This record gives sequence, structure tokens and C-alpha cells, in this order.
Amino acid sequence: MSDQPLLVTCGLPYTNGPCHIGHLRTYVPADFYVRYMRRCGERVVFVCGSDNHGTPIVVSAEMEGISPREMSQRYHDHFDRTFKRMQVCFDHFGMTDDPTNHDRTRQIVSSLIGNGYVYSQVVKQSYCTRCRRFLPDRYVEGICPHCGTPARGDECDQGCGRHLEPGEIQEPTCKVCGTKAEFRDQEHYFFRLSDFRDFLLEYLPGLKGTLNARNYALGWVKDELHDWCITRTLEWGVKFPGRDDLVVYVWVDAPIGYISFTEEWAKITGNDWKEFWCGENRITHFIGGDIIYHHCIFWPALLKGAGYGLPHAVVASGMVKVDDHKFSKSRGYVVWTNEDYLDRGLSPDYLRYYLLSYTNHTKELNFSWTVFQERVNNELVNTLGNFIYRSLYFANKEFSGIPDDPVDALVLEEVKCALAAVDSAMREYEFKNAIDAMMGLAAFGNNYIQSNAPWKLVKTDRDQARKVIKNCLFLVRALALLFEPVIPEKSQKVWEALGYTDQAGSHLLRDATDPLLGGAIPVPAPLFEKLEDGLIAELDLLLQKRVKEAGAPPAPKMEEISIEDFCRMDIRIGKILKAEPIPKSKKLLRLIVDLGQEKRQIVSGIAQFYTPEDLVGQQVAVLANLAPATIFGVESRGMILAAGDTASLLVPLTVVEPGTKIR
Ligand code: B3M
Ligand code: ZN
Repeated sequence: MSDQPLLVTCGLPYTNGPCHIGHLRTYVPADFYVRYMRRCGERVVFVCGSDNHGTPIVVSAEMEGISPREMSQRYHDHFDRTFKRMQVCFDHFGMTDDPTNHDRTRQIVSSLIGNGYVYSQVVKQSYCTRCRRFLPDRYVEGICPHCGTPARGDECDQGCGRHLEPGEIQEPTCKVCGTKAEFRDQEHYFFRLSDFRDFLLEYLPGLKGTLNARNYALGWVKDELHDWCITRTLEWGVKFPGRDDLVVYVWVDAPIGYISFTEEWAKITGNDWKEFWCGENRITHFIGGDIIYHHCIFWPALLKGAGYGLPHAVVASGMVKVDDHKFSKSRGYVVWTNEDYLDRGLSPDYLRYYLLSYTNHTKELNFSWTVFQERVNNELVNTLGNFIYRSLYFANKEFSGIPDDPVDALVLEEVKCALAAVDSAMREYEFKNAIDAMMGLAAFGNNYIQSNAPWKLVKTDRDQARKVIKNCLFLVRALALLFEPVIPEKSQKVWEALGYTDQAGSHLLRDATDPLLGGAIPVPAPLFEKLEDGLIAELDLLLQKRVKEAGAPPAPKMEEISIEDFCRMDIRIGKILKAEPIPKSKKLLRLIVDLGQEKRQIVSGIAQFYTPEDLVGQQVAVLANLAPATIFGVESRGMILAAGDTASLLVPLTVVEPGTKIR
């Protein structure tokens, strides 16, 4: 244990949409970790808040016709409530748009300027002539210059994942009106990230947390570091010092929120925020795996440049899939925390357990309702729940509570081993392994009660049966304490079922090895209900329906053309006279087509769907004035018209003269 308090933060949710399973994949493990460290006697402060700035929020607010602040407040309250319902308990949940964060951000940016880490430069920026404004970040869409995938203005979200600097995106269009954007000159401010290469090469190898964070970051730093443009032409945000027309980039004031929220917490509780942020510290950031760059490179450089302490650990979670598909709100592969789960009266503990125990923290989590049901029913209900219920039931029925007997050394040893295994897993952020060790203790309990069968033993050797049940209750208490950070609500119920009236969470884990005093316990009730097939089928159906409704991506809208444009196409009916394969090509056929006045050679990619015999004598539609091209060494003059992926040929309903024009 360390004297220094631990500060744990979670990535800040943007306030432009509700809480979903992707969020929970980071917040639940962070909460688990915080609870666990507290049960080890550590002093832990756990802060988070909502991320209110940046274009995603301005764009969403604009679409709804409300102010960004209104939109932020709405979703801020939503997240605050939802986290509480999920038993994710922050000591403080702030807003990046609150005055503390405006002040802290300006202070830090001014320090960076004062320390020579900021310079101004005139750069090309996307500008929409129709909306008459510059198009920062998400106001613009286009093509990633690195990988050619459609991308947002500030990140290649569907392709290579790279951060894009203003002006980098190719073929920019305005997200609001769809107009092709142009590039215009504008003065912006840049952070000298490239100056921090040596510092990062020294700092990163010592960064604690998960390996994915450290290794990705080191790879990028060894590669190359570009300076970051830290200003945007927007109204909404923290004003750049000395420039009323510019705000700082959201990725500057968002992480600074971690500091501001600590300040706000410290003010409310009478603490000193500097204890956490200046000099040596134990700041631990829990983040999604997609924002490692921001937290392991940009953020430490900002802190260093402004003279603050540096993060001690970064814990980055793996991606979430839903039913084997990449998580996607727009495509319907999403699970909403309230609507799909909590509002149906489902226990937050079940989802917490599933998210934490499914796989290692840095691996991909593939959510499915069926697997969720299996894990909950087999593990929580059958293994853990049954053991606890049988022990309590039997103790209450036969001995009216906890017997006074001592506990077997072997059972005590088993508890100590489980505590040690859990602890070493937790210190390595291996949350699944920690839970496996807890479940191992529950399985031990199940075997123990089953093989000793106190319900039989009591008829022949009541003393021995009492000792057995004492051992079982000792295990039940250990399980209640160990599982509290995972499933706080259920564990508290188990705790109360043991006759305690205080909070399980107010105890240290090592209390699990203290002697268990005898005493009365209430009549137990089953604590874990099975998830019924009907409910799971309903939830599955809901997901399928959502995916179906989201449908295929809309066909690209073609520009309108005039009748004159149409008339520029010379489309005629032709009769295929000859058809033969083109050597070395699987797809192409060489056709000779009678167009009335003339015979044409046309290369057509329909060999997979038609044999030459199918085609000879067939009348087809031909685009006759397509510019000639040479395909596989064969000249092609014209194009055979066909529909869809199976190349269904367009043929006239009745036979017409070869060369007849289509109008
Ligand atoms: N608001 C959300 C994200 O990119 C973003 C996190 C900020 S953490 C300082 O995951
Ligand atoms: Zn890309």
C-alpha cells in the first residue's frame, strides 16, 4: 500500500447521445478497480464528468434546434443518473463547460504559450461557401489521406483510425449542407508536440497500466510526432487566450477536465487538488482503446509542457462487438443501458458481472444476449447463488444461524489463497482473472457442501454437520466481501443475510480471514434469479429488429440531369452475332454486336453468368457512344447494359431492328 492517494478517472462521455454498452466497458471496470483498491485500504478518489465541447455536440444540437449547453445539460444529467443506476459511483461528476474547466484550461494554455510550446501559423482550412463558415472537425467529411477510407474531419473513424489535422482531409464536403468545401487560409495555433519526443521515449516505458496503451504509444512516438493544431473556429468551447474568434480544440480542454473535476471535488470536500496533480502522483486513467494516442502522447506532453505531474497508469479497454458485428449505433448494433436493460428491471450486477468476466480487459468483447444469459445462469445463479443459499438455508433451519465452532484450517487457507490470487490479478488490471479466482472459491464451496452433505450428516452426526455449516458460512462471508466490488447490490444482500446491518463495502477484504462470530441470521430468500428464456428471446428480437430497421446504408444520391444530358447517351438495341471467351480472363467475353449500320466489337464482364451459346442471337441494350477502351488487350467500343450483381441483361420485350435507338 502507498501513502499517496490514488486518483482514478474515466474517459469523459460526449453529451450528444445516451449511455450504451460501449461506455460501460470502460466505466464498470474502473468502478470495480476503485472499489477493490478501497477494500484494500487505499485512499482513492474517483472523478469523471461529461465532455461538452467539440463539434459532435454542436452539430447534434444544431440538428435538434437547441443550444449546445442545453444538449450538454440533458445528456450530462442522463449519464450522471445512468452511472448511479449501474452502481458506478464517482466522487464527483463534473462538466467540461463549467467555469472551473474554462479557467484551468486557459491557465494551462497560457503556461504552454509562456513556455514557448505554442506557435501560430496560417493554414489551409475547409470552408463552406454556402454556409459561409469554416468547417472544423466533424463539420466536414471526406477521404482519409492515409488510407483512402471515408473519414471525419478530425479522425479516420472507419479506416486506419488516425487523427487528422485540419486541412488534411481530402475531398472535403460540408456535413450540414453537403456542398463541396474549399480550402481557405486562416491563422491557427499549434502545440509543439514534436518537441516532446525525447521526453515521451523516456516517460512511456515506465507508464503503468495495460500493455496495449504503453506499446501502441511507444510505437507511434518511435515513428514520428506531428505538432497539433489546438484552435478551432467555433463559438462553443473554451476561448483561446487573447483570441475571441477561436476556441481551443476539444481534446485540449477535455482531459484538463480531469484536473478541474479534481479541483471541484477538493473544494467540496475540503481537500487539496494539488496533492494529485503536482509532482509525484498516482493518477490512473481508464479509457477506451481508441483514445490511447490522446492519453499517452498528447496529454502527458501537455502536462509536462505546463509543469504538471504526469499520469501514473493508463488502462485501455478492448473494443466491443454486438452479435459478432462491430459496435455501431447507426447500424443498430448497440445495447442501450437504460432502454434495453435497466428500464426492464434487470439487475445492474448481472451486466457488471458479464462485462467484467467475459474476457480480459484489453481484448474484444463480443456481446450477445444468449451468452449473457448462460454466464449469469451458470455462474452467478448456479455456482455462486446456490452455494450461498444452501448454506444460509441450512444454517438457519438447523442451527438458527451461525454456529460458534472454529473454522477448519483448510478452509481458511482456501480463502487466503483466493484473496492472494485476486490481488495479484487486480494489480495487473486482469479483471477477468480476478473474478475467475473469486468464482473458484465459490466452486470450492459448492464441492465442499456437496461432498459433506450436511443435510444427511445432521441425522447421524449433528456436531460434525454444524462444523461443516460453519465452514460454509465462513466461505459465504468471504464471497460477499470479495464480490462486493463486482456485484455490489447482490453482495450487500448476502451480507445482510448473514445478519449484518452495516455495509459490506465499508469492510476491508482482509476481514474475510477474521474469525466469524456465532449469531442469529434471518430466514434467507434466494438472492439470484435466473434469466428466463422468454426475456432473452425478446431482447434478441429487439436487437434484430433494430438492425433491420437501420437497414442497408442509403444509396448515394445522384445529381439531377437534364433531358439534354440524357440525350448525350447513344443507347441502341443490338444483336449479338458472336461471343467468345477472352484467354486468361474469367469474367470477360468478346462480343460482336450488330448495331444495324455497323458491327461492333465489345468486351463485356458477364462470362460468369452467361455461356457464349446463351448470348448468340440475343438482342441487348448497348451504350454505343462510350469512349473506346482496351481491356485485356482487346479493343472495346461500347457497353452492354445489364442490371445488378448478376448482370441481368436489358432486352426489348418484342424483337426490334438492330440499331433501334432507346429514348
Ligand atoms: N469525449 C470520448 C471518446 O472519444 C471523449 C473522451 C474524452 S476523455 C478526455 O471516447
Ligand atoms: Zn485512414
